[in-house]
Amino acid sequence: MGGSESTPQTETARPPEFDQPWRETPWGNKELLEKNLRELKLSDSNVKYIRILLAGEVGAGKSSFINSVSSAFKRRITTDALADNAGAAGTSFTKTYRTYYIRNGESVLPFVFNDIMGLESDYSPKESRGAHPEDIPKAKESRGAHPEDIAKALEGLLHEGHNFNPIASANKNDCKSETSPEDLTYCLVYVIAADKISMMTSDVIKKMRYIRQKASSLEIPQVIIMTMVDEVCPLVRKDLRKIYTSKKIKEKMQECSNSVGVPVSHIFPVKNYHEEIDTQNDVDVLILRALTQIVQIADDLVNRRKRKC
Ligand SMILES: Nc1nc2c(ncn2[C@@H]2O[C@H](COP(=O)(O)OP(=O)(O)OP(=O)(O)O)[C@@H](O)[C@H]2O)c(=O)[nH]1
Ligand SMILES: [Mg+2]
Repeated sequence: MGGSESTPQTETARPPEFDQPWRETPWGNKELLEKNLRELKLSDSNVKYIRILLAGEVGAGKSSFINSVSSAFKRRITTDALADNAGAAGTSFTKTYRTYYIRNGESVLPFVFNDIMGLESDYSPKESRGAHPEDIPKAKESRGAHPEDIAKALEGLLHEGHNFNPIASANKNDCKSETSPEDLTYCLVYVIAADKISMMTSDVIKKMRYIRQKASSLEIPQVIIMTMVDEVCPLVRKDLRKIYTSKKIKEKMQECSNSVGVPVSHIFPVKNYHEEIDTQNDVDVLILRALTQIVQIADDLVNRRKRKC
């Protein structure tokens, strides 16, 4: 045996980068991205703002994404949506249904975010990690946001400040009897941590697929924000501009797409602010670019609903 065929492929043989980025990113155009979002006009003037609902596993970076958007607009780090090193505790830090507005001077921008309790496996990680689903002992208790509550949030039925109860979904008396166009969700965003996607339990994937079916039946568009890109790719940790040349990032995006069923064209990798004390151009550009896509996709639904009326 000899020659190069028997040699394990090295980093040199398989470079971790594509020659060219496979998606264009306006790194030098942050001001324009921001201006377009600040001046955004929705397709239906009767809709004051579009509601963007964030769902995903505990500790995936949902609250941090809202904070990162807010920081990009305020040009300083803000922590309105409290974030926590939730992974360590294993249970969701966010426990109530809350709306976050982004201020534009005296007014607010025409999009709002809802932060909800994280999805969790009904089995302890120890019980489910690496095990075949049929070998996992029967659930002892429900954990994380109840998928039915997320379905209700999609329809705009949850009251502000609703406390999530993993065991029981909000009953009829706890829900709104009438909804306004602003209560409805116009885009469902799954927040998925790039470094955890391979470890997502079948139980959480099942919950996500249930929510996805509900959103599809309501014609609500869905996208994925893939966080923690700095945790999976050293190239990207060093230089965020390598995000679309990194093979690792593309591989993780494909993995997200396969697990949840959202096409890669609707997946946006970002790095959230998590340890910085000042905002940075490249972090802002990725966040604002992802937000632009979300808002455009959501506005298409505003337009479709308007034409139906
Ligand atoms: N390195 C890195 N850390 C991140 C990123 N996004 C979030 N974090 C950190 O991950 C931890 C969890 O983030 P949160 O925003 O609280 O996550 P969450 O999805 O809101 O979690 P729950 O509310 O508990 O469901 C925090 O310590 C964040 O600082 C990221 O893009 N990169
Ligand atoms: Mg949170």
